[in-house]
Amino acid sequence: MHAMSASAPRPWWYGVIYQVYLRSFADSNGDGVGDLQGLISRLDHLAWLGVDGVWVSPVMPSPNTDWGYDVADYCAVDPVYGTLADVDTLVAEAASRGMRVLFDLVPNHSSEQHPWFVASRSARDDLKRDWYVWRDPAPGGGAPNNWVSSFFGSSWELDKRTGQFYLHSFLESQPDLNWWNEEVRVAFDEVFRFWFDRGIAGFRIDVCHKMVKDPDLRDNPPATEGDSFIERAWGQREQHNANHPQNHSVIRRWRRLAESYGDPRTLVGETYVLDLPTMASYYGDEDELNLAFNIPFLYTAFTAGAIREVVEATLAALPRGARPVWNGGSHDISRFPSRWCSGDPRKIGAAMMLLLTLPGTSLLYYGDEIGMTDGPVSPDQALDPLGRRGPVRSAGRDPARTPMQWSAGPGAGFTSRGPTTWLPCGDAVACNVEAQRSDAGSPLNLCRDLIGVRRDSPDLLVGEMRFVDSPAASVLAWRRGERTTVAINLSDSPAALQDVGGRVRLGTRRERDGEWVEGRLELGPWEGAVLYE
Ligand code: TEU
Repeated sequence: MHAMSASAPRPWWYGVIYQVYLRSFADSNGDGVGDLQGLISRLDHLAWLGVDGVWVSPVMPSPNTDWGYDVADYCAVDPVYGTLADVDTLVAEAASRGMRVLFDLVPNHSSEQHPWFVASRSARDDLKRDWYVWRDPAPGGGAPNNWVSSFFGSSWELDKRTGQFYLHSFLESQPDLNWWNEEVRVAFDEVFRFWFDRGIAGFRIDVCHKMVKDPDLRDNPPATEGDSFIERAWGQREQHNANHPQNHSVIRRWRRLAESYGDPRTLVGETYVLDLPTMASYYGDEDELNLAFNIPFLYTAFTAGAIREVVEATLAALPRGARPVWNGGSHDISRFPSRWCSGDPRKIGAAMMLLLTLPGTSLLYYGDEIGMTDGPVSPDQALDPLGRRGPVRSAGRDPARTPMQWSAGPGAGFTSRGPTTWLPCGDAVACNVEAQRSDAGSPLNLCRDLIGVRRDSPDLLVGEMRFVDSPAASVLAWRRGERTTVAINLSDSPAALQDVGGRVRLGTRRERDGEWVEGRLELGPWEGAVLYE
């Protein structure tokens, strides 16, 4: 991690980005589904929290076989969420509160209902045939190669009418676009411009490491011991269907486009790779992504040793000047207050402190600020295709997608409709924004104060990071910049950090704020502190 001078102007995306899963954030019209007007009505909460940017999950028209990640029109808004005019209002209202809006773009695949695919599958000689990946059956009539879908089974679906298979890295209702085709690249340039011209500050780009496939469609080799746990689950290494060098050319092209705007737009990539050097390669030579998701961090165990290892490996892998990304959750994985913390408020505070004081951009998922845990979705209620189609029926990713808990009332303050929401609400009596606002010791106030401290501290924003060895193995401690130390005790027993001094700027136990420490910092179980010398 390289220091940036404290006074240098910093891009807005060095701050905190907050992911809004739109269907579940705020419902303005009582249909049980979140929408743009709902989000607009809650911008004051996000401004109060102190976030710099809001990433909104896909708003484009979608038949929702994968909840918006199957896009039927890249330049429109699904009526269930609102209108283009609502987007303009969102951008303006966010800007008036000092916040940017990022949208979610899904270029690897469209919906089978997108007019491009409808044309493409209509005939072998259709002008759009080559916009998707079509191949003849293998000798014997089977799939053209052995690639498996991330959502179970073969990546190939036979189109009986035209007698060829098309590729789908996810559901068969999500055909992969052919990124070798220049017309596809041009079409996406136009999509970017359409939204950039409306004031969208950038994109979170879905599976941006997968778009360009091996042109010869070679079989993937079997997974072996050294491969990631996902590849071992799939039974094959993603050698020919991911991370093709041409992905970098596509991203470089987008970066040039993003920077052609006076107010350069930001590219955040969902680099869903478990190998950190591969992830790091997507920053390019400051000419690809501005920010790349750190999936290995997301999967780390919540122990001092494991966290130190992944953070050090991340910093070592990144090219000079690249800004790391830290997040504890998303709409694809169990929420960190459940996954890392089993709902324990002490652990939730410790995790929040970690996420907001590591060197880089922090990404919060809606509900993180109140320590919201996974919602009560049973396997038979699941709407996520991953839950419905797996070998064993499960709730899939839905527990991480339940409505935001704004208040204790019916419908959790998410909707005026009462308890009928598209997914069931969690325990909003035990955990909600309204109650936590007036509780000085709440996760919400800790989260807001951490964001505030971070914003006002050049050390925390851009200072170099160096781990401090601690005799207590459970204490994870590090220096940031000139005068800041962060120490977190990740264990059920008290522990101490030696040779440290300064004032507690912020403690996860708020009664310690302002305490003077000399030589030895005692920490209770799962307690953390930010110290200024
Ligand atoms: O996720 C990509 C991705 O790799 C995940 O689907 C991953 O394989 C899965 O979560 C493992 O459990 C993106 C989106 O974030 C996700 O919501 C979509 O379903 C997917 O792309 C397809 O568009």
